[in-house]
Amino acid sequence: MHIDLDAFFVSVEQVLNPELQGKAVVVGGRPDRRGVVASASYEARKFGLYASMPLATASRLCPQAIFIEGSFSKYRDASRKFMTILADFSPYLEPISLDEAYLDATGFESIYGSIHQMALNIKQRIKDELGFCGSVGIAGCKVVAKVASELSKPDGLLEVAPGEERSFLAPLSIAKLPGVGKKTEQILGGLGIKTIGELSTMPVSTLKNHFGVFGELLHRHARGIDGRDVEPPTATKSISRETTFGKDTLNRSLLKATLQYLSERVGADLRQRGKQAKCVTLKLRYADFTTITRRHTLRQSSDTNQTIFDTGVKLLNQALSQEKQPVRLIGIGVSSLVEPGRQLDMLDASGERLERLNKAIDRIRNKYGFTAIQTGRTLLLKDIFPESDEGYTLHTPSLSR
Ligand code: TTP
Ligand code: MG
Repeated sequence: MHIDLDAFFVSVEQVLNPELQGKAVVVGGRPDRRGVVASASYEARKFGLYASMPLATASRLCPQAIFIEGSFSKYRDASRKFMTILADFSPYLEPISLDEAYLDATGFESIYGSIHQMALNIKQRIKDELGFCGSVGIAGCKVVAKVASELSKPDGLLEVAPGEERSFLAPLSIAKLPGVGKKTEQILGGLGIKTIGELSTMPVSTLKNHFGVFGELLHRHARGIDGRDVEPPTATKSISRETTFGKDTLNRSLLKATLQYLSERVGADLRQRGKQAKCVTLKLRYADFTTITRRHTLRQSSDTNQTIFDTGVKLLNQALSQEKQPVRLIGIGVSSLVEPGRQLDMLDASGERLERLNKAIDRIRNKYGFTAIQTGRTLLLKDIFPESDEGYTLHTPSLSR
C-alpha cells in the first residue's frame, strides 16, 4: 500500500479553521511575497494551481484564493498522528515524508477480510482522527502502488490486481512515473516517448545510453517491476557525510567551508532523528589514497551544527599539521548516539541559544530547502560547485545501522 494525505498542509489548516473548508486555499505565504505554493486545496487546483508555482502567479490565476503562511510544527504533529495510525495496522511501515508512507500488507487479508477492506479501515481512521482524507494505492510493488494512490486522489482508493501492473501503467503519461522530472520528460519526449507504455517497449540499452543506471530503473518501473521491499526505519548507530573534491586541495578555506556544509547536513540528520551524539569523527583521504580518521569524544552530548563543526575543525587542524599532502576527500560523522537528556550545559544560556538557532534553521530548511539559508563560510562552495541543484555537488549521505 502507498498512502498519501490529500492537500496535506491545507487540510491541517482547514481542520483548525473550518471557515477554510470547501474553499480555494493555498499554504506557502502571502501572494505579495516572493515564494511558492507548498500545498493547494483541490478547489484551488481547478484554477491550475499546483505546488512550486510562484505565489504571484497563483494569485493571478485564482484571485479569490485564501493564502496562508503555514507553520511547520502543526504539520509535524499531524504527521506523527498519521504515522501512529498506520503503525496500528502493520509494523511493516516505511514513512517517506510527512504525509506519505508505504505499508506492506502482505498476508493481512486474514485479519481484515481483504486488503481493500484494510485500506478502507485506514482511510476511515484518518478521517475520524485527523479530520481529512488520504488516498491509498494497493499493488504488488512500490512503484505501482504509488502511481495508483496518486491517480486515485482526492479521497481515493485504487487497487491494481496482480498481473495487471504493466497494462495499468501503459496509457499514463511518463510524468506520472515516480522519478521522472521535467528534464527526463524532455529527453524522453525528444525520443518520441510520451506514455509509460511507450517507455516500457524501449530497448534497455537505449535508456542506459541516455540515463545510465537510472535508465535501467526506468525500464523496470515502466513494466511495473520493482523489487524494493518496504523497509521500516531501524535504529541508526551513526550518521556521516563525506565528499571527494574534483581536484585534490590544501586550501584551508575550501576544506573548512566543505566541513561546515557537511557538519550542517549531519546535524540536521541528527536532529531529525531526535538524537544527540557523544563522538565526532573526521575522515581525510590524501592524494595518495591514504585514509585517516580522527575521533573526539565530547564532554557533553550535542546535536548542534556548531559543536560538530568546531570539533571537526580542531581535528582537521591537528591532521593538517602532521601531513602535508593535498586532500582528496573529507568527511565528518557522529556516533555514540543518545537520547537528548536534561543536561547541565543546557542551563547555560549560550547552549540554549544555539539549540534555538539550530531549530530555526531546520524549520526554514524543511520548508524551503537546504540552501534557503546558508552560513557565510559555505557561500564559497557556490562558486566552486555552481552547477548543482543543491548548490554543491557534495554529499554522499551515509547512515550506518
Ligand atoms: P504532497 O503530498 O506532494 O502534496 P499535498 O499533500 O499538498 O497534495 P496531494 O498529495 O493531495 O497531491 O506534499 C505533502 C506536503 O508537503 C504538502 O502539503 C506541502 C509540502 N510540500 C511543499 O512544501 N513543497 C512542495 O513542493 C511539495 C510538493 C510539497
Ligand atoms: Mg499529499
